[in-house]
Amino acid sequence: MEQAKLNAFCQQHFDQEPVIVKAAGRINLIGEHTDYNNGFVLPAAIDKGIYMAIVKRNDNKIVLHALDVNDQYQGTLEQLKPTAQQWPDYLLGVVQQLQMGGYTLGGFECAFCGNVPLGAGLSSSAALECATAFALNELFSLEIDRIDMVKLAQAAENQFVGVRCGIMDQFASMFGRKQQLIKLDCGSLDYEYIPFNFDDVSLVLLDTQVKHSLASSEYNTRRAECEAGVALIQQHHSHVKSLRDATVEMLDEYVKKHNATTYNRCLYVVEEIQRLQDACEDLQRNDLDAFGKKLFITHEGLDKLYNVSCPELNWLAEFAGKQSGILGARMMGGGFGGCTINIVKKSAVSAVLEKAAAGYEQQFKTPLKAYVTSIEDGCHTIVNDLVNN
Ligand code: GAF
Repeated sequence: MEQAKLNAFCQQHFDQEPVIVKAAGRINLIGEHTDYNNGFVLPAAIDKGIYMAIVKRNDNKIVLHALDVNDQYQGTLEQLKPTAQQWPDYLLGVVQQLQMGGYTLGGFECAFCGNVPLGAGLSSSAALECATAFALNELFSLEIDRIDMVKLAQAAENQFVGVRCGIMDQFASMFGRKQQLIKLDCGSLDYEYIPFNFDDVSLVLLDTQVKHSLASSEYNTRRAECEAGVALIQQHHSHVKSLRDATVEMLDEYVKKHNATTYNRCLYVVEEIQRLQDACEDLQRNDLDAFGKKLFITHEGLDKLYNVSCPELNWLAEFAGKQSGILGARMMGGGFGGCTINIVKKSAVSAVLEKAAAGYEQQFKTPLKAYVTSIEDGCHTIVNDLVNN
């Protein structure tokens, strides 16, 4: 549907063949709030994404069309400032980073639409940044490699949009591969693909459709709390540069007596980094039961120690824990709303969807959305698909 919508717009508005790209949203199986602590994450790109078409202009103008909200932005390459509309910032931030990196761009016009639900914790913003970087790279033959596009997409979000996010979302959108999880070391940026192609399970996202207003301020507070814990340990162990280098013993010795909240935050992160390693071993043994149980433990930590859950997410995680056919479930992403990720036996999917929707609506008087998702390729051009459409 998105491709057809974009195609129709291009035929009506562009007098030249556009470059067309798709950038995926992401899920994360385990390793939450570990990326900005130089830990590991285990994300994947999904079927939902942003579709973007882009053409060159003969002047220095930037013209952007957000088809889903029927809105437009016009500016120039020289005047890049955050906007009142906000959505253009994800694109303009990338343009700014490219220019700061010394890349020469000309004026351009682009249109985009997508099916990544907004605010659902599936990283629609990272997908939009990555689509922009990827599309401009193709259009102007900039020859930037993927890792540099990831870094500048993240920098755009940090510096232009003003969210201090880690690198996971942009990395997954750019490096995703069909039926593969990405085990990413966020310290060194080394990564490996781990197959996730179990025939008898589905990945089900249950979307609370809530986004509590605390989300971005609390995100930045969590980062600061982790940094405070590291500073306390560093007074005794100068080699500890991030929670990645810390142990539970260090936290017990230097952080616990100082501040209970800081201790809880750091304890969650240190345990989660280890949990991810153990979970990857479960996958190597094809032991999805053991893997799934760790997702429940992660949820518990995110709720009780890291305090980034909310009643809606807790209800869904608790529901999942009691439901036969769900091997593992937890809140996913930054928190305070968005989705839970559930590993569900294929035979149980329709019963789970039905019961979750009924129970959730009864409890919160608001509908639950559900997506059965699949693991797909990250950023790629889709010109040929459109020609055939
Ligand atoms: C958000 C951020 F953008 C990521 O970098 C990551 O920190 C995640 O929250 C929590 O794991 O999606």
